[in-house]
Amino acid sequence: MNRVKSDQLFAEALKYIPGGVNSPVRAFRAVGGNPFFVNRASGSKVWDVDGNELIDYVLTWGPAILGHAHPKIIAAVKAAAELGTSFGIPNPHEVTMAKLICELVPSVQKVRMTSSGTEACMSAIRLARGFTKRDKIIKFDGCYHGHVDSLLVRAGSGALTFGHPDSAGIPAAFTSHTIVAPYNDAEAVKAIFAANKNQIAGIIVEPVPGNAGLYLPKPGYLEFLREITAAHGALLIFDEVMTGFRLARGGAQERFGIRPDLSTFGKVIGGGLPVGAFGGRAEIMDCLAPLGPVYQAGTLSGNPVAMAAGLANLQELLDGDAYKKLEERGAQLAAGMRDAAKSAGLPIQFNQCGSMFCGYFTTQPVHNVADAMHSDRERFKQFFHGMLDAGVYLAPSQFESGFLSTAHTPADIEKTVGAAAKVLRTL
Ligand code: KE4
Repeated sequence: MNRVKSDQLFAEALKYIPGGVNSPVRAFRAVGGNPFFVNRASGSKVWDVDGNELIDYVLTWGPAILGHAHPKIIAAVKAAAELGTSFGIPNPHEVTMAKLICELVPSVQKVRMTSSGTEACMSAIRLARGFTKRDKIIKFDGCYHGHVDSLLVRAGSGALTFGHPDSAGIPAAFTSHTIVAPYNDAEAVKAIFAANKNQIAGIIVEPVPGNAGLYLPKPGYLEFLREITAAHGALLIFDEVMTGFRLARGGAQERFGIRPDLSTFGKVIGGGLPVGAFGGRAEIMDCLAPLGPVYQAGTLSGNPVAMAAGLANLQELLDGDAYKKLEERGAQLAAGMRDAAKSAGLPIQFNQCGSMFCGYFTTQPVHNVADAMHSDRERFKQFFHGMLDAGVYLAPSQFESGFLSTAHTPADIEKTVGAAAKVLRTL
């Protein structure tokens, strides 16, 4: 596939932007080769600067749940922008958005907007600590909650691992209150609470982890997290930046019937513009400035143009049969990819939950990041590039989730599965 212009742009980008990208995962370091550059997207497709058309299963990492450049989002952004791009003064869209989130997510009685998922998670952690007056936070290996210092921590082997920073530039003290446990392991969490009585401010968890590929909570696991946090006066924080308004109208918490104390959101609620949010029980949220002692702020939080884009995204999702379509497309893709793997005689664990999915090149089921690490990443790299050359853009890392939109047609999926069957036979 001709990517001359992309390569030229990448060479130029490398002079001025670290790694040539504004977010590391875009750099193709996990799959090799140069990233391509895109200047147009519509529906389920993106076009790179060399004119190659690709079926897009990354969808800007989740926001484009209606597909790219949805007419209603474009119209909403244009209309809002013509009235001013930012006020730094309360605007009506913020009230509409807050009200809609509270209506869709019963566990959220009050919500605060931010400009990214990282900000939302960072703020939720600070709020949990301020509300409980406790310092320690439990997170799970393989779960990603943005690049906030205290959460950039990977579990060592086993539970009860006190966090050691996973990035340079983070003093050990910043992660000393972060305890990392394996996901889907109830005993590990029980042991942490037993060893840290009355010290745990909360658990932050991706209810369906999508940052080590995709794996699902084992039956009863989320219920267990809900019970043990309530029993110990700790808060349960669902990081729904990826799953929110995607896995159901009310997110993973609706799909799995769990009521967390706090939730974080992003991606879908911005419709492609920079938006994050965190919300939950009013008694907790009212600890936030200007009402309470927990400070949190943002120049562009609740920005009118971003709110208009997010509201258009949500409204369109709610108006039609979007969630039925997303479930159908996810099931169609999973069935097709499993058949393709079978016909190629390759061991693939294809995990799927609604419109999120990930195929791992391993013989064993994948229930957490330790299982995911058994995947044959060399084979994934070859598969990724084979699919790219066939006109299908999958997430450029084994440890990322794929996404479907309502704009993906059955024909898109048939083409994808057909390409996979061919590429898998070459591996
Ligand atoms: P942002 O700060 O990137 O808006 O959100 C951070 C975040 C928080 N929580 C979850 C569950 C997330 O998935 C994310 C961000 N997701 C990644 C994709 N794995 C964003 C892509 C990127 O980092 O470029």
